[in-house]
Amino acid sequence: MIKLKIEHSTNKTFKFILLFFFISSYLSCTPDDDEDEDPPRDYLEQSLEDDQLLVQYLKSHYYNYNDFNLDLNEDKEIIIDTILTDNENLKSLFDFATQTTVTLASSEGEIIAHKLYHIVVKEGLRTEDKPSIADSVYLSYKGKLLSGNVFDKKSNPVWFDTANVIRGFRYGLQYFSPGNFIQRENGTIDFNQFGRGLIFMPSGLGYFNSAQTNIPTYSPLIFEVSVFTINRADHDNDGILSIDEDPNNDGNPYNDDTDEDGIINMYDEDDDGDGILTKDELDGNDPDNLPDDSNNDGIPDYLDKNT
Ligand SMILES: [Ca+2]
Ligand SMILES: [Ca+2]
Ligand SMILES: [Ca+2]
Ligand SMILES: [Ca+2]
Repeated sequence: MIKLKIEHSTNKTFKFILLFFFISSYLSCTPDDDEDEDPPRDYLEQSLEDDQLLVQYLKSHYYNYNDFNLDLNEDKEIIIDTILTDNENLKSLFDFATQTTVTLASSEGEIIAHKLYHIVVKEGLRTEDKPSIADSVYLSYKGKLLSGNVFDKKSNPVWFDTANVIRGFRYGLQYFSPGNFIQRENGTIDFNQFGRGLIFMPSGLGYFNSAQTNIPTYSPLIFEVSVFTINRADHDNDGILSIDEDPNNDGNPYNDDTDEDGIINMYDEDDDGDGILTKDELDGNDPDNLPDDSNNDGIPDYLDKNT
């Protein structure tokens, strides 16, 4: 049903946001939700197969890195091309790429370490303000398959909530720094010295077995991104940034549900389920910008059922 709505939507922006949102939750879909006739492939096997394809691609392609040596080339297009035998002294994408690991649990509970690659083509100015995996990012992008086919493109920047995008995008964007911006008198905003680069992801961090318009099933994806600016997100408006709603301190706010009511803390207005809203017990007793801990047990009141 959701798919039909997406395909028949005429508003492209809306369509893409919906696609991202739909896909971001596919890993937890039950088999009944699966619209494909074939059962999904094995996550681990597919992850290894995709990584081989990605490494092969990265080693056999290069980008126009010499065009980005100077600061002047703000708007220069990033061009990826094949390394041919007569230009094999070129550095490959692989030479520039940084590999990171994103660990995900499949719907069967199997833990898969997916390899994600990124290249910072231009470092943005605000290196302290890189987006977290739970922030809003103002960006432009182009999405491509390994064949080079472009499946989507936004030349004008749009806002994305990294909580609602495919994993490869969510985890890949955190390496790109936003730039400076100047608001002109007429209200337009000029951005400069913003971060630009490339993200390469296996299908397990993309759409996996769910075919999309212009994206076949099990497609590794390439995204070319420009990160203009970001907003730190507090999804439940409780006074704690979403990325900090991480009491188990593993850097991932998507696996913390203190009161075990099925709503993770970053979306839960009452994290400890004691009937008092987090915002009302966070720092109300002695406002000092530190969470209150009235029984001094090391657990702040908003996470402590007993206070
Ligand atoms: Ca919050
Ligand atoms: Ca966590
Ligand atoms: Ca909860
Ligand atoms: Ca509470």
